[in-house]
Amino acid sequence: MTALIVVDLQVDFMPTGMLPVPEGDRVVPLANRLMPHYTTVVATQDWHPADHGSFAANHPWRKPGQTIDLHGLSQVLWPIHCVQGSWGAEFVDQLDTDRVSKVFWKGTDPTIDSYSGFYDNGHRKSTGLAEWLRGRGVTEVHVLGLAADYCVKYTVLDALREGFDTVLIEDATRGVELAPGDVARAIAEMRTAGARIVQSQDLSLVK
Ligand code: VGL
Ligand code: ZN
Repeated sequence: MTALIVVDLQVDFMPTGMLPVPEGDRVVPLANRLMPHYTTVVATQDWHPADHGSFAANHPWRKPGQTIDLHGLSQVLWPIHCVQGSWGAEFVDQLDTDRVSKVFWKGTDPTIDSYSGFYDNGHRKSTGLAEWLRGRGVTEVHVLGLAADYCVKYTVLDALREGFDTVLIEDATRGVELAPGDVARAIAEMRTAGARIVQSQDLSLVK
């Protein structure tokens, strides 16, 4: 069984959002087109408390884009984004969310960030995604969404670690690109770790 993982298609990651991903909106129609071809679709939602340690605003004299040590882990600081219950944390309006069987929240612990849909950045706590997928007989996952160089990358790497056959749908992702080349490097890293990198038109659907 193959599942589709839709990563963080939320208002704040759209080009007009608080943590804009260039062309992030281009991914939404592709997600809508692909979802009906999978019996299992899950979505992740970045879901931070207002006091989250990844927000530059919670660290006096720090700016977005800077890196700090957050409780022993290297942490890039971000603008305030995806605050629980806020408009920016909602899935984008145009996304067909009735196709989503289950939503997994991440980044809820203020002391640690969580890029992957499976674990926090210290691999301390599971979101339950791997167990849930295995319980449904899923052995292969296809991943799309935002952002290619953060949450998509770490979701793909954790899926591989968890033993899933893992496919990145390359044209259905976009990156933040804090540094030019970050997306290309992220894709190379995913490929080296064992992910298959495909274009949506090359997928043989139905799954
Ligand atoms: C993300 C930075 C901070 C993402 C989430 O969805 O890629 N990036 N929080
Ligand atoms: Zn976040």
